[in-house]
Amino acid sequence: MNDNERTIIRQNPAMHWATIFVDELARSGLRDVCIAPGSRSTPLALAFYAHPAIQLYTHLDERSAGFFALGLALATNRPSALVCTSGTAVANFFPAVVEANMSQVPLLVLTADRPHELRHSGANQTIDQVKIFGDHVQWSVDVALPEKEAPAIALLNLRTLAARAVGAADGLRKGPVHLNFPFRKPLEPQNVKSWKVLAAIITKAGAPPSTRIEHGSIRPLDRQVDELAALIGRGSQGLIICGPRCPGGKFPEAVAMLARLCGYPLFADPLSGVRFGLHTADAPVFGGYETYLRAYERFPKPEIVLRFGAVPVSSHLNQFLAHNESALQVHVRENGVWADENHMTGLFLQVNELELCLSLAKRLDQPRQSDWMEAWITLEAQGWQAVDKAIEGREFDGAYVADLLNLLPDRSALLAGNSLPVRHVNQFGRPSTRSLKVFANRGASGIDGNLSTGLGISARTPQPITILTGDITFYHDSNGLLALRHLESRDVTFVVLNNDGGGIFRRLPVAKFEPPFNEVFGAAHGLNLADIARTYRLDYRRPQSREEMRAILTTAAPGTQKRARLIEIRTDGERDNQLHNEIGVMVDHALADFWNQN
Ligand SMILES: Cc1ncc(C[n+]2csc(CCOP(=O)(O)OP(=O)(O)O)c2C)c(N)n1
Repeated sequence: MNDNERTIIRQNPAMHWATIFVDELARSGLRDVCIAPGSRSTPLALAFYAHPAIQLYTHLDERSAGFFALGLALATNRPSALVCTSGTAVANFFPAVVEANMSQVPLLVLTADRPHELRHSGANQTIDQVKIFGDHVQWSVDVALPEKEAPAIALLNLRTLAARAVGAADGLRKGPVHLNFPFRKPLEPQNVKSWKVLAAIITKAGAPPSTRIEHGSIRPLDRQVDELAALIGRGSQGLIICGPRCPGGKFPEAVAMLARLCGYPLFADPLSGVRFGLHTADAPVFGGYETYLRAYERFPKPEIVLRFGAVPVSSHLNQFLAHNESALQVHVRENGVWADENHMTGLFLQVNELELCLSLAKRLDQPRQSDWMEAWITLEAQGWQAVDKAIEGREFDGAYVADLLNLLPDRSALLAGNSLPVRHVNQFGRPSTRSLKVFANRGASGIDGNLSTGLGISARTPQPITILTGDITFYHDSNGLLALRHLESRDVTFVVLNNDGGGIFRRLPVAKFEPPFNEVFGAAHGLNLADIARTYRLDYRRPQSREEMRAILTTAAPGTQKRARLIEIRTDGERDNQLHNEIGVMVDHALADFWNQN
């Protein structure tokens, strides 16, 4: 480094700080950052902008930005970063941080702050940001203030801090990490030339990380595999349950094979990554249980339940699990996060899910046939037949979702909004060999940020994406639609089930309290979604029937759309709910023969 360079570093301490930190983030593998404009975050914004390895997405609304970043991380399974200025901007990241923590999604939250002398002083746009996210982040650091004559160790600390932040977000238990950066003015570089010099001396595109942080996987012990193999080998009646956010990679294939070898039905949540894909072709992967487990008291009890992933979306499956005191419930989860609201887990194994499946499969070399399995195969087949019959010719929200799911192209993605959409996807999403990636924010089940999460996924997924939500959920994050400007080459379809308010509340006992049900829970808003579509230049469609929606979905081939489209389906929430209940009863009747014979 020459004298001129040394002078530039001294004259630009904040910029120097931010550039080193961002360079090390990039060396540690960070590729995506979402930035919301603000003054105090200038050093970070400029450092990210100048880094050739980083893709930058500008957002105006921090709440939507947070969820967009969450979507990026969901799609890549790698951390993405968020940057904002000081003040309430930081607090607007909160919902996405909570969801990332609950769903174990890696996220780096980088907030700019005032220097210490301005904190608790009444200074403008200054709030207490230190550990603002409390226990909702895995790690939180109030970073040191940039110095003109920083000792070498302070600069080394910046680099290890970046590496450790990525490592902590992307560890065995993934999640959000918060780094709060105090910056003193001047925030911007002295001039463009000195900015360029700084970037050139610090940024080494493609350079290896100064500190590599890696982790291995937790191999199951022989004793643990022996114990499970002995239980299964005894001819026990068992179930395998894959909840949301199971591991990807080879896991779906391995767990499907394990189900076949054990002779256990595999109940695959739509968010598990196991319900859809080629591995379902020759394995007992089931998805109809939300319908037939309505009558869960009648079902034969399993002796062993092998669980993976988070708590399933299906309320009937959860009730079924809660009423199985005699079964040994084994939960396998390498990240160690508890996910059993019934507190029925008898054995929690913190080991790698794939390795456990493969080790178990080695001990069980022949697929097992049993009456137990045969009965479930019949039930699953008859359950779907009964559903088909029950929804035939009926116009209601669930039937539209069933059609949508049947028509999703192979290799496409779906973001299921919270409230009824994700429940419909659970009930009507029939296992299929199509490779469908289904996402939802089920960590905290907020109806906020759902559009932005889908758009963030789309930014890092070449496949077409469908974002299916209720009307309130759509309205709630309509600010997020602006992010479509980052996604010009992407194929995005919004499908909104518009029952003019919160349809899900009709399923609750409080629905009988009218008034005030409609005013306080249903909350009809009367918004015209066509106006929102116009604001964001969406291609707007409003089919009047299922047939018309199917025609819309089949005429535009995936990848041929120029603009994102919005398909609004107007439904009557009260009628939808009534039909939902009737279908349950119809399916029960249709399965009566099964119960009489078994
Ligand atoms: C951020 C947030 N606020 C409130 C809720 C409570 N909530 C759950 S469902 C729902 C209504 C959603 O309405 P809509 O998106 O139209 O879907 P529908 O219920 O009709 O399926 C509300 C307000 C929530 N989950 N998250």
